[in-house]
Amino acid sequence: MEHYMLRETYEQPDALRRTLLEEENIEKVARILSEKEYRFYLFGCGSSHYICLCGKSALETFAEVDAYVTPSSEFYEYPPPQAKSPAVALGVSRSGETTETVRAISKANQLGALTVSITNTRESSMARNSKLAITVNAGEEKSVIMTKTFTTQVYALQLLALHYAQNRGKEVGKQLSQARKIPQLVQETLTLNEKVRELALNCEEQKFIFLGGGPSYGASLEGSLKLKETSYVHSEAYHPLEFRHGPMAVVDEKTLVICLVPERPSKEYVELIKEIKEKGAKVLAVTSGATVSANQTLTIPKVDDTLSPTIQIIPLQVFAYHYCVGRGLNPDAPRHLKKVVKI
Ligand code: F1P
Repeated sequence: MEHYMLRETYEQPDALRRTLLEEENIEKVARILSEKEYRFYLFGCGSSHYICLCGKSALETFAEVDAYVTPSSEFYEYPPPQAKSPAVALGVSRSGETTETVRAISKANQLGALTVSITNTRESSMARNSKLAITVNAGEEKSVIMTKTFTTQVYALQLLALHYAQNRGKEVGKQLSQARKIPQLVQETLTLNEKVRELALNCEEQKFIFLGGGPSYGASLEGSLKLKETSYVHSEAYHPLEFRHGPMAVVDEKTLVICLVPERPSKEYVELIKEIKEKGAKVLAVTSGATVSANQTLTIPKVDDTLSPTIQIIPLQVFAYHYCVGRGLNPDAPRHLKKVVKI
């Protein structure tokens, strides 16, 4: 395969299997976190911030704990006063070296929080300065644009949330066994490649909107970021019904709206999709089974909603890749972006 981005997109099933090999350590970390009543603060930058949003959803849904997400810079510039009380501060970073996330971990240590790092690098400033560390073992990611470190870090957080929930007496056996099937489901999702490629190469729209709520909000932001980073087009992401509160004004015939739709969407979301289409935009739905009036639908494997971001993000990564290459751009040399952003 020509580009690292595509090669690493295809490596995701194996990378996720390697993350699953880290389950014993993840379980150990979950056991330590279960020793007290903590509230959770999660932070990261860019894609890693969106990973935290997916993790928040897993912690809240599976374990019913309070979990808050901020970009790393917000955490250290405006530290939440509550982070002083029994709190877990969990930083996510592929490299473990991103300045803002390293600073946020230091700030959390000063506040007395129990610090945890999730990275793809065993030796890093973040891991060294955290009390607990999880490495996702995705293998080196050469591409500046994150693909396999997005899915594996989301996956690690989902496994952490499930083990933590189990330690707190929640019944999550069914979800845990579904989670162990994620690598296989991601492999199946990659078979959409040809269909997505065709959509991307024939795409004439110039404005891009991604919609996703709850567990899919982080994935919709990440899908939008992939398109910006690779193809330099304007793109935004919203919670579905928020789209009615102003942003809908941008919709016209030049707009593509990519909707992440849960298996049982609310009737308001279904209605919104219909309206967006009536206003002239093209709608692409990504769903495991919902029936909505989209122009095109990409059917992904069924999985528990909270676990779905690891699956939903696959066609969005592939779309960004082909859209970029179709425009004669090189996804491995994105402009204005470095693999490790240091300030
Ligand atoms: C995250 C990040 C990504 C961005 C690009 C460069 O760094 O800034 O969000 O998309 O891939 O890296 P990290 O803290 O996860 O290493």
